[in-house]
Amino acid sequence: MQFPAEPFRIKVVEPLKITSREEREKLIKEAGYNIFMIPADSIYIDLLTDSGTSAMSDNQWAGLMLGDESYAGSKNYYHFEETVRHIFGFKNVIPTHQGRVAENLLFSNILKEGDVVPNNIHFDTTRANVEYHKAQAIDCVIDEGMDPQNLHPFKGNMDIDKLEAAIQKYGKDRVPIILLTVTNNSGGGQPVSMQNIREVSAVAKKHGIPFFFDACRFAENCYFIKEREDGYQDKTILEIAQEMFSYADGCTMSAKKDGLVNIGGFLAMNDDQWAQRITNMLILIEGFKTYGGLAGRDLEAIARGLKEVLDENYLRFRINQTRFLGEMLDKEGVPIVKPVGGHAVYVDARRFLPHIPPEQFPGQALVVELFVRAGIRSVEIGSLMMAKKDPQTGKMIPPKLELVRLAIPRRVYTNMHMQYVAEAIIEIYREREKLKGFTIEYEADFLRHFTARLKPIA
Ligand code: P71
Repeated sequence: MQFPAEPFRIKVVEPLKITSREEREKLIKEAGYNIFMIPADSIYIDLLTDSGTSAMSDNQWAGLMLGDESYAGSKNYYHFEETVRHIFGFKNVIPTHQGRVAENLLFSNILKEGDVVPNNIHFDTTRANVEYHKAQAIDCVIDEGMDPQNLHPFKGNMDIDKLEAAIQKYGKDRVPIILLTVTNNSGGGQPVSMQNIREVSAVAKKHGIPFFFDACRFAENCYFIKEREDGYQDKTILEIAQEMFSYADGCTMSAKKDGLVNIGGFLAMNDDQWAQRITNMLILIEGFKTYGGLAGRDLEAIARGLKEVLDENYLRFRINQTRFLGEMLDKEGVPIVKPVGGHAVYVDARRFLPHIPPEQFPGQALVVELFVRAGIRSVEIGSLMMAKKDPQTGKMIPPKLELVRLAIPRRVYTNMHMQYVAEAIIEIYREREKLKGFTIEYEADFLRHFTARLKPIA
């Protein structure tokens, strides 16, 4: 079988608008060739992010009706707390309205100026939250994790020597926490092995440094461990998750990914003192400790989503749907990051469009063409999003990779949608010499990709 069939059937449908090429040309021109500026209801297939875009199950929707909206002590909070404790094993469970608030609360309470935080690769919001506290975010992923062609099965692994070197260099008193992102989003949604998790945990223990997961896509990581690591084939996803978290002291979580909900997150940790300080701050900025910026019904949906995401039939479909999209592209020679990660396929725009230099944004050229030709929204992760400026000359320093991410929302699109996406990209690949680059007409001082206006080069 080419595709694993969907392990769900469709009960409610959301019609998609089909626009004409002329309409899309007009829309993208008006949007300044910036895909963030396109109204979502003009998009046929939206692969901008897998975050907050999941379809909830009938069981989760039913749970919403059982929302207890009491200010304090909602019954949904207790269900949520019990579920998180069961899977993650941490004693204190603090709800937040999304992942970055969990990061902000944690770092506000533990980081001081000059501190250093190692991670495999920090996700953008994590890095921004570390740097906001005047600390330094250090990426210690293995070298294989930075090479789009390397087929290492656990490209999200932390390089233990790099981690040790960072602790040696700055001294353990300046390293208040070690993080590990599962799966490693910024490295292509690549998993971390249980062996590596044990090694990171041992280093953390040896130096007396707390060790936390950035757990957004923990279930997808567990599925890769079951599939690829010796000794885990006969374990359930729940058992693998419980073992994984047993090596750590806590986690931050955006439930918008593997929580299978549209909004929500949490912080969980064993340390009572940290939890108390963070809870006090939560009450200041998010709300009382039994809702943390969410409604009771949202907590119920997360509790139910966290159980559903452990279902192996669901995960097999999820991981293989992403993989098969990648394989359809790979078979036709389209350059992608390999092996395919858990939540997204990343097209290597530098090799796709070698005639467009980084200064003319090859990734954005592909993003625009994919929308104009097929109504598909993807996102550039290259010179537009990630470039730095030389402080002396003001010239752009392009990042190492020019990528286009096709992130797949959970339980939303069918395999036929994936085939449509693959065919559109393959068609563009066959006519790739025709694509032209872009120049910037307007850019903000930071995070320019969200609001930039571009102009095609004639
Ligand atoms: C993704 C996102 C969502 C996103 C966030 C910011 C800009 C563009 C897109 C969010 C993550 C993540 C990891 C590993 C923490 C967060 C923040 N990812 N860690 O990939 O991937 O969670 O959005 O709930 O605040 O599109 P949050």
